[in-house]
Amino acid sequence: MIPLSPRQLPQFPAVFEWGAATAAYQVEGAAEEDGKGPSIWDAFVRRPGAVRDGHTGATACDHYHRYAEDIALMRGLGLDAYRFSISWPRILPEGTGRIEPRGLDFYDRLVDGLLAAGISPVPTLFHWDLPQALEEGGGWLERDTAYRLAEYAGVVADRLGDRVRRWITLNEPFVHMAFGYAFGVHAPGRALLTGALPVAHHQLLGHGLAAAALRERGAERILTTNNCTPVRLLPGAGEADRAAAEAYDALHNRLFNDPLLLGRYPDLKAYGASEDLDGAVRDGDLDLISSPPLDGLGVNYYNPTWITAPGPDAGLPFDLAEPPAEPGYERTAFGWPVVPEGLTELLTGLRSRYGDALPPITITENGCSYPELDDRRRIDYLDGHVRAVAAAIEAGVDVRGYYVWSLLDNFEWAEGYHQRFGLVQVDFETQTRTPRESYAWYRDAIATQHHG
Ligand code: IFM
Repeated sequence: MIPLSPRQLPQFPAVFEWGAATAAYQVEGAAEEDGKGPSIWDAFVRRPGAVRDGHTGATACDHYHRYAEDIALMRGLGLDAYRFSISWPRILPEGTGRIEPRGLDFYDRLVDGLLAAGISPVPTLFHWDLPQALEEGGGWLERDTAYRLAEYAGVVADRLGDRVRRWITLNEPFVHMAFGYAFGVHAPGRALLTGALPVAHHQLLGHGLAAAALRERGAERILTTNNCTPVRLLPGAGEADRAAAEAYDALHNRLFNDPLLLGRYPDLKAYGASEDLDGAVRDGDLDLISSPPLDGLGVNYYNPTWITAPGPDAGLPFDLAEPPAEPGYERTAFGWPVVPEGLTELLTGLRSRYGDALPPITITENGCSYPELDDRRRIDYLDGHVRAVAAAIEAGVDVRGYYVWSLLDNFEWAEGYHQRFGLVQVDFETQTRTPRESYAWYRDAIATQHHG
């Protein structure tokens, strides 16, 4: 299907922000430069078989050196805001204590470059690249890591807080816990299944402590970004499937949103977890996590998840299912089903679940993997999802922005460079950047929104 021109997109409120997102390990490269310490991803990519074809983020998009060219690409799009992440081990090579000024200098240059281009910097503190030294002390299984996140937050806010007003503390803590600690397919590569649950609480506690450190330094808006998915059943689902879907929803959607927005954990008995997550939750923690309330919730959406009752050897109270054959869904190159209306369902569902406890939402990631330059399929995807956001706003959900994942093709974790999410294609041999058709589409869409 050829999409409608951006001119025919619904008009969004004037304050609505148009952005694009990346993350440090996925784009920066310069893995051992200017005193940067190793992260868990620098270590994980060396494990045989951990990443497809042994790809690593050692060079990635070389954004560390080419950030000025990348800011020019953002300016060409007319972006209001750029969401990037800060590499913790660039700032604190051992995760705590000694500060590396050259790391801070890089983000200083990036922030100044963005502001000079009229683009708001929106940094995320933790997008999965924990300093390896902290992993050696237990990583997010240890409560102390939460305090280290707050220490690091204070260091970057001392340096950037005069120009950065808005911060995101964590990126997709559910995915980090599940892929990194429960299933071992991401760094740090631990396969603890439900033994990973303390990682949820320690990340949330880290959010609360880091948010306090940022506020002390004058931060105006603090968000956390959660990956959320509408949970769906297959046709003919029965009672056991519904119980499985509820258990999955508790894990994927509520484990992080409920403590942040309601100050309590959802019922996790299906996972054999006690109310205090096996001793991880201490008095006062949930207050720290939930108050003062978030100024905004970042939501990353890619697709719904279909769930069935677990098979006999599942080890968890659900099984993931393939989407139903009917009505049939387009698939991205990653194989993910394309379901734009799932985003409207998700946003209106969050509003129904949390009511007035739901702060304004920003879609901090949405996008798809397609390799071609003439990427009409990505245009279709983006067009459909932007309309889905408009439908949610129309239905009364307060959504303040939409960020495409991603500005550039980049290191897609365990998939290496095989998945191409960029509005801009990157040739990883030459580092040549070539804007795709979707880049022009997004540029025109933004221009239409800004200038009517
Ligand atoms: O590339 C990732 C990103 O780091 C976190 N959200 C999902 C993206 C696509 O898989």
